[in-house]
Amino acid sequence: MDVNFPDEFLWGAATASYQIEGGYNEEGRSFSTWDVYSRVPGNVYHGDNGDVAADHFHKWKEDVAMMKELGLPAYRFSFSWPRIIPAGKGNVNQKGLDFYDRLVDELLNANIKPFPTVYHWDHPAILDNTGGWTNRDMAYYFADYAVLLTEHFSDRITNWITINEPFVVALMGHHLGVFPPGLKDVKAASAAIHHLLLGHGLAVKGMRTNAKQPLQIGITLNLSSVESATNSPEDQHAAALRDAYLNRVFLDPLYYQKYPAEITGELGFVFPEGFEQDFSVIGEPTDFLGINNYMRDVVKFNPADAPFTFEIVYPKESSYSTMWEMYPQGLYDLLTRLKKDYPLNAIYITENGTAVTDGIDADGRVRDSRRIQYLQDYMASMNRALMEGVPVKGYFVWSLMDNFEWSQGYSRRFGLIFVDYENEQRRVLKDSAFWYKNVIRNNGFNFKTYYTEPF
Ligand code: IFM
Repeated sequence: MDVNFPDEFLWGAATASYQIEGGYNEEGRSFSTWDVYSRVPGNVYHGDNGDVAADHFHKWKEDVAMMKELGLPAYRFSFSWPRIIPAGKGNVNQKGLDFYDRLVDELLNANIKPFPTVYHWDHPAILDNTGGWTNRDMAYYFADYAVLLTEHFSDRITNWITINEPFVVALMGHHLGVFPPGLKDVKAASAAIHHLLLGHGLAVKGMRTNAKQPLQIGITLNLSSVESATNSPEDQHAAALRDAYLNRVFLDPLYYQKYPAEITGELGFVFPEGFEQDFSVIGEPTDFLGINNYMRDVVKFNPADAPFTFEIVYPKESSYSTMWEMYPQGLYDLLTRLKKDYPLNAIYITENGTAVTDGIDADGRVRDSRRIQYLQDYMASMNRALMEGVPVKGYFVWSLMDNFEWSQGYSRRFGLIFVDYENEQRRVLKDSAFWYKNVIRNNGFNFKTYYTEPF
């Protein structure tokens, strides 16, 4: 093999509850913030929502069988808070726990390591009535929910992710206003950042205390390497601001117990009074950092939205992604930078992948060679960083199956498994799934060009 991985390297695929489960009103599940948000006309492409999604709530057994067929060593999924604690706090819905008991046991029987996320954005909508993440109490409700999960599942699950991409909830939801709760308010965003981090820290401590065995706990951040569009001092400064806004706003409090100077200074974030006193909780030691990476950010100065004077210059289109560009070097740059700047002993790539326009051909095959190319090139880039000493312990493809891509609805397909939404969510393994099966089996691959035609 041209590209080889260490024996203990963990391969997996990832999903999230709201994106795949469906069963939105079954067995005691309450409405999540995404059920509410997606019902507001204009918020989601085509008026789509997660009511049925990939119908994993009913097809979970078939899904585990497909994972087994792929030889998947690990599966990252998320628990649905509104399924387990419908009111957000207090009473536990036994039927919610039962669903995940069945799933986890089926995974273990198939020799697949469950690697769950506690919270992937779908908190019970009722919590928004009291301010959601802008309310400090939310951090405590979240920690109670996380501890409930480890009390119940830690006999069978060792690896845990507390929160997926706090950036999306805090900044996209409260500052850019493009995700729930749809606010454009820097003070609300500041509070949300802080309470998500506080909730994470409280959860890590509580989860360990009540666990039935030693746990491996981390948080997953969406991080990108940030580059200045030119060498001009203005663009370089804009890139530094973007790096603070996207990456360091979470990394610095987690690893150095402080917010970046740009955040509290030039960018004008105002954290809740007495915020410094929470840093000892926020900095509670973890066992790994989860990274979701898809692209880099190329940034130039633009005074239009001062003080947020950074503009992201994405390439206009890419053959390899209907969402973002393909730039595998960015993953190498990110990983080597993280090793240099933060005290990290273990990193998992908890998401990486691409949305391309897949379709089932007349012979029943899904020829998603652009996805194979993308995955191969990013894996090779990750391997380069690994060989240079970055402690990458595992990699999860986003996503195991096509699913509800948030504000893009079902128009974007990220899966290794095609989901036929027109035909009762029938599943078809794409070419990329068979390719990945070989990567897992060989613990590496021979580097090839899979996709050559023009877009
Ligand atoms: O689908 C999302 C996922 O929920 C979080 N990370 C990015 C993915 C692709 O946009």
